[in-house]
Amino acid sequence: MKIVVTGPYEAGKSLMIHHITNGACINVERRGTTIAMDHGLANVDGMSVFMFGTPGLLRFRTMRKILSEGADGIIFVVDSVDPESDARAKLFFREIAFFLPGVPCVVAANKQDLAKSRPIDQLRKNLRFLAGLPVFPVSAKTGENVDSMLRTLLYLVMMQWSTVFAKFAEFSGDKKGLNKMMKDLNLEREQAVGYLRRFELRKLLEVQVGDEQFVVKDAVRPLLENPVLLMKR
Ligand SMILES: Nc1nc2c(ncn2[C@@H]2O[C@H](COP(=O)(O)OP(=O)(O)O)[C@@H](O)[C@H]2O)c(=O)[nH]1
Ligand SMILES: [Mg+2]
Repeated sequence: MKIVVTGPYEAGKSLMIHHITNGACINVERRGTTIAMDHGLANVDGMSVFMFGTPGLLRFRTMRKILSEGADGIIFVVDSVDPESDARAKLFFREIAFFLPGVPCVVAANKQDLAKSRPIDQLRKNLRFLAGLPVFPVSAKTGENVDSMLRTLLYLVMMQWSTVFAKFAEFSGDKKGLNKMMKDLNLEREQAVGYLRRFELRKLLEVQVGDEQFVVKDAVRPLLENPVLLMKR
């Protein structure tokens, strides 16, 4: 999966990616501020999760656009402590909603380890755009709630793709896998191959023999069939 982590400057995006990837990440920064991106790889129940953190300064919009392309899910990080960041949070939220319309999103109400942090009710009052989104009180510093937030997001992503993923699981290893998928989902060849490519890139499966056949990674097969397993750990 490709997950983009966005939100205003200093909200804790880089630290969040550091935590999620267990430190297996890079941060392209200058004097402590991300200027290009964070990138890291996490493993959730055998599923590869490619994390991309965006630079939080307004002028790096083009970089955020490039990093967001094709993301499967969004972690939107807000600073629970600093009300001064709220206006910027609103701008960034508009931006990501424009770049990635319809892509599942969870909100990380970060820095909840600090005494001055605003509770979720308060944040919802201050940040009206949060209406309708799942908001998790988290700390990128202690890691509190970060795992359940990530799992919830992955679950939402897998639900969004559930008709396609069910066919991935069903026809994995089948010599006519591509054809059967096209028929069952009523897809043009180009579109079906597009799905295979997309999720091959995300390491969910491997495409073989010209494109006709694909094989799902053993560890992720049960998750494709039954995404709720992600929530049961
Ligand atoms: N106490 C606390 N500090 C945090 C937390 N997350 C980030 N920080 C601090 O906030 C500052 C900005 O974090 P950073 O990850 O660089 O933010 P980014 O600009 O969104 O990438 C750093 O000094 C972090 O150590 C948190 O959950 N709790
Ligand atoms: Mg950063």
